[in-house]
Amino acid sequence: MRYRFWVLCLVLTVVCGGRSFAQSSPTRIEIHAHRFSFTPAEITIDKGATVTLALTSDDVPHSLLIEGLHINATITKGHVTEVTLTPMTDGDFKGKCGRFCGSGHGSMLFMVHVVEK
Ligand SMILES: [Cu+2]
Repeated sequence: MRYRFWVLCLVLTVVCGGRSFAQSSPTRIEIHAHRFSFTPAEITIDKGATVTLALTSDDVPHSLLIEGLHINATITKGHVTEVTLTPMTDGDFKGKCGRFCGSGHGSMLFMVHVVEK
């Protein structure tokens, strides 16, 4: 009888442990860079949440530079650059393309809103 109790505890630990692991996998947000904008150009994430940005270019090389979140990622066509972050400070964080990509390069802006849950 006592043996069955411990087997049940072990099974529950494995099942519940696996479930909590699945729930903690980061949210993935796909972001496309192209002359001369990001799509989407604005995202909102919860403070303390772990998020993976999946970055790709539709044309020439770009980058995503967000100094306030310590992000500086090169973005190229045919390749997905993943950046995982867990912002612990709420606020608005301005980003931009950090790699000259043509006449509209200066208008390639990005915004991350980090909000309290
Ligand atoms: Cu650019």
